[in-house]
Amino acid sequence: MCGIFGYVNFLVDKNRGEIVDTLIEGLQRLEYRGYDSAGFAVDGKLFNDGDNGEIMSNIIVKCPGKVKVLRQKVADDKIDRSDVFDNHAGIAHTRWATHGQPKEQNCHPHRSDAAKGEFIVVHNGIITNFAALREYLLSKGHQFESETDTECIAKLFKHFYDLNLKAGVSPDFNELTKQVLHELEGSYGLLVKSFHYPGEVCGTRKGSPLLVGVKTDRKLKVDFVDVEFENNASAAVAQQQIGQTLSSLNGPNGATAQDLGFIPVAPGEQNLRTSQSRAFLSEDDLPTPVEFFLSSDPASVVQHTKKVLFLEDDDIAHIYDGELHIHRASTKSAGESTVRPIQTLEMELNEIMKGPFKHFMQKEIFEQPDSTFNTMRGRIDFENNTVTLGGLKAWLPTIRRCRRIIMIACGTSYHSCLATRSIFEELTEIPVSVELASDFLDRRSPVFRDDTCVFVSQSGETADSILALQYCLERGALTVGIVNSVGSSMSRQTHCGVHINAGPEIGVASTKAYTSQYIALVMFALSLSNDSISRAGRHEEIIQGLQKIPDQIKQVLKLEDKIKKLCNDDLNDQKSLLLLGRGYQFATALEGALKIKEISYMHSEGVLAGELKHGVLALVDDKLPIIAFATRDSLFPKTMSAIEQVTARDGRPIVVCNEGDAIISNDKVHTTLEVPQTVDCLQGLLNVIPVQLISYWLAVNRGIDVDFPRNLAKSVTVE
Ligand code: G6Q
Ligand code: GLU
Repeated sequence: MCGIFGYVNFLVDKNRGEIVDTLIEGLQRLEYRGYDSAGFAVDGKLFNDGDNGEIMSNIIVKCPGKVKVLRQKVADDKIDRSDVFDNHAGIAHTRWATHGQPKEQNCHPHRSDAAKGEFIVVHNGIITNFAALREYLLSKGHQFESETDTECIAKLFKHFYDLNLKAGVSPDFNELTKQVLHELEGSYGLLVKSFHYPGEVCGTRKGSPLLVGVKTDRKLKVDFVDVEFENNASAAVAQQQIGQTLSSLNGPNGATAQDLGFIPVAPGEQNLRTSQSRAFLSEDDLPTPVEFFLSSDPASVVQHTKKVLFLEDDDIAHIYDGELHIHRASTKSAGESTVRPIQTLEMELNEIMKGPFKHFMQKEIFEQPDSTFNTMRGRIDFENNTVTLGGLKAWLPTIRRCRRIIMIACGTSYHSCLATRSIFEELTEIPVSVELASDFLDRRSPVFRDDTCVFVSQSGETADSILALQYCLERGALTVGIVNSVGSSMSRQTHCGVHINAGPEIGVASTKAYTSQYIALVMFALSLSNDSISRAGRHEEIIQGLQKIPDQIKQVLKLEDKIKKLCNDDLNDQKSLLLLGRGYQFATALEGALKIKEISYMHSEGVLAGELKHGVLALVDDKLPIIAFATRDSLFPKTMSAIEQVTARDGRPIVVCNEGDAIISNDKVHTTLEVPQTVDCLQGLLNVIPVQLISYWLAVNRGIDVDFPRNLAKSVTVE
């Protein structure tokens, strides 16, 4: 997981220094995803290798720590910036370790061999069968330099390349990549370069995002790239050859029948590059200058180009001679798309920068008046009290007939499901269950064809949620995605869905995505029930309530100074904190507790106020800080009784209540944080803001790197 960045220039002169700068800058734009190490590989100098003739050496620079440490290392190592390349492929990586500590030897890129570095790879994800592959490769004489799962990929490239040569075949880069992928189990976003294929790169993905940005002055002929499927005739030749080739290879240094699934590349697939990509065909048949940016995230590409192509699982993007070719690692199945569109990204670079704020998290908290508005923009008609969700419209009749709705998510996204479950049930009268993706999978929970499974995810790449999605798809359920990242795996794999349009969320702690998910889910519930006359009044009340939310959030944000002081004076030295809520506010309590622990590292717990007397009350004394949510809804009297239970034990809670609510007596409570009143089912949108701010200021006071809390990553692409 974390970040991959690649840069290929063709007929655009760049010196090594410029190439390194582009790679490092690309990595910097990926930093927000959270990572522990960084590194890159570029070409070095030509040298005479005897066997291979003139070949290119590699320069690999990598180190644990931040990208700025890598930049310093480039300066310290005095990397020669001057050589100019008119065609070059560079690859770079930010790592979040899964196999082996974050130390230099484990940082990416990894190479196939220490002697010449014939193949160099960067990888996001996990190779689950790496132990068997490693053992096999060790038995074939390969020597490993790291503890990573990734290194076996680099070794496999060389191993298969050599086997092909022994079989008398000089494989095309993409054919070789297919052979390697055939052996890999697990998830990957992968870039590979090699001096055997100068100026070329192969990029591929399975369960990890990867896209290609294209920058050229020329207008592309068509805005898609054809997928080049396996040539059946040559595949048949390859099959025919296997027997002969393997038997002829048996011997001490040759391949044996135990050489994994190795099948030499068929002669037709050798370096005979006749096909041309339609998108890159030039009018005059002359090659045109072009640059390609490969990345796990559009955020690192937008500054260069807005033209991007999102790869699908099993796609192999092969870039050479200024063209992008898409091949498939698997055979074509019926109905599979034969093209990949080149899309234009709407995202502006300033959308992903901090602006006047000290941290992305603070910026994102303060963006909520806009982000919540954007979620509703063009979808709610406040005059006629109607909601139209384009991505769901055609599916609503089917969803209305479903037996039950299962909401599935992780972390904050799970809390937005909890927060809206009750309004879903009230409006739709369909039973709704809310599931943590990991637990749902652990239980192998029964799912049926007449279930609707709603997946909520900011990134759209969370491995647990994606696996749960695949599980539900396999069982024939209808799947709906509520996703922020356009083009993410989840938004592409679900049948239908809603993009929450909150804009890129960079801080690891999710804030604006929560409020936008919340609103998207409420809009979903409203659309499902918009044919019900008996609920028209409730609809109107909610829609009118939604219209006011952005302004009301602005009001709540004015509490920042009071909250800052509260954190400074009273909460900073505390070790633990309880948050109490019930009904709609239970989700707010859980979400507040998650924010506080992940950002400020203070232990905090969200407790259902009704459960207080069943155990948690034992913790209450005059010292334990407590935040209680006591805004006006039907459960208000019950929440008040929980507050009484606390004050009777000398507890002095901080109470989030509605503006000017006199019932909350000031001498018994520590302080009040007053928020405007809205419709009961929307109140959580306002109540969560003070706790987002509390977590932020607690973390800042403690000197914590708010946007990169320890041990956490923005996009959790491992199970
Ligand atoms: C919270 C975190 C985290 C996040 C989950 C799910 O502050 O960001 O809890 O919500 O990791 O992520 P997705 O919403 O991207 O699936
Ligand atoms: N599994 C690989 C490693 O531990 C890649 C981790 C990542 O996604 O950054 O090195």
